[in-house]
Amino acid sequence: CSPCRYNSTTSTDTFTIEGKSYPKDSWHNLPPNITFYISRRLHTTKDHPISITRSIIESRFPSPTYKYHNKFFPIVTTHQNFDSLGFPLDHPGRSKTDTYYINSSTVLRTHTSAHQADTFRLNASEGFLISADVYRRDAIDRSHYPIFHQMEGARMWDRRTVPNGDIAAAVWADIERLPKHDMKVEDPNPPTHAERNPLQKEHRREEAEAIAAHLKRSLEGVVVEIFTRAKRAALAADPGFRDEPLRVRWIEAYFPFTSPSWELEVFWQGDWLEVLGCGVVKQSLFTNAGVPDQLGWAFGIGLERIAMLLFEIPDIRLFWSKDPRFLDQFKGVSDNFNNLRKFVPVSKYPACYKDVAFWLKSSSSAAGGGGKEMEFHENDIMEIVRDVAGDVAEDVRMTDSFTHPKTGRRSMCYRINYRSLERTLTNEEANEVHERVRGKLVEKLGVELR
Ligand code: FA5
Ligand code: MG
Repeated sequence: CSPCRYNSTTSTDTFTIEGKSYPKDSWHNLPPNITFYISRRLHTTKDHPISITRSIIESRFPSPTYKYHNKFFPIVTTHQNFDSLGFPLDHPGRSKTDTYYINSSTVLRTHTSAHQADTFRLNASEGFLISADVYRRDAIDRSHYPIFHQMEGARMWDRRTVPNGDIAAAVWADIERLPKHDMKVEDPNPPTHAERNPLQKEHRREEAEAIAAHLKRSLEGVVVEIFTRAKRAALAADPGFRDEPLRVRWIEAYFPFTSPSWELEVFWQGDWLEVLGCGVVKQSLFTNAGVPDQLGWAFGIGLERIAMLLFEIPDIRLFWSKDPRFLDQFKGVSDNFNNLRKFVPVSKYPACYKDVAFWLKSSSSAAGGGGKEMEFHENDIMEIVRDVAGDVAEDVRMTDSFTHPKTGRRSMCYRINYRSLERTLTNEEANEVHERVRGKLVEKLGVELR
């Protein structure tokens, strides 16, 4: 793979992409297969389902109240991604097993919240939407991919400019102007909880409750919009289509930069699917951004999750496909949402699974005793599989793990499901890929195959 194919170059001491160069250090952990995707920008590609989903959600948050930002660069500082949001230094999200580092102070953003503080500081509108690609070292299955897309939304009110300084009244007046809906939403918890979901000391209860109500009504509107469009698309394909009643619920959540916080879940294909996280913005963010008189809410929504509901796209890998049998199904939808049709799966090719079992390296030999087990993180396995097999890896799951009673060594077994989205994979090909995965596990992690 030549460097220009990735539109990036990597020498031993610098990483360069789209004309920007960054010094590398011992934190650098970006594999080339990720770099390859950085410049795709699916969320602004006309007629791509991620871009269509973005536009449909934007239609619920009209300009000029909301300003749209779709071009923020994916490489940010650890300050933007973590510190500015109040992530503690020992937060697991900061670890190299979860995050792609360019160097110790520069990362591929793990969420669109990385741009919250800077956009608050701009103070250019009452609200904003930021859509972008985000990157996480993560599991391999049909709803997880190391790159996905989020949309960040926020809405602010200014204590100095609302009539009589009455934020609650101003927010309720704005709620009256939001479109109404008759979807039933399960919301069993009170808006705040003293320990788990506290009111901020800077907020009066009626202010936080009004902001929460505006936030929830706005986001419920997104779900209604998506499901109304999905139903219309299904009916166009099959006039006899009968949908199941939609089930949606709010649950308490925790984020370092909002309080109270919630997640919205939708019941889909027999399970609750989390589609977004949100909450009342911590006042410290506004203060640090130089706009201490603002109050408001923020949310972060997963665009792939919404697109999968909207088009019934069964596998997250499909979004990266360049196969016209996939892409042509969305032609003309960007210009007219009424052209939206349910996705018709390109015939599914057979899957082929292979197991790999190994002993974890015990560091006792190296350390001269103690029998301490090597540091093991599942995401390292995921990355090796992605590196070797690419999109042919559909799913990777641990199927067994035990510790030998005498030696204290740990054995693990993983099952890897190989399936191409584009053709039938022969058993020989799967074997060949699997052999290379096994080899890399030994080479990179020092495991002993069983
Ligand atoms: C966040 O990323 C927060 N920044 C969201 C937020 C913003 C909270 C503003 C409060 C205020 P979380 O990690 O839960 O939270 O991700 C948000 C959404 O992104 C999830 O609900 C899901 O829809 C989507 N998402 C998360 N991980 C993945 C993944 N690996 N693949 C696809 N979608 C994902
Ligand atoms: Mg979450």
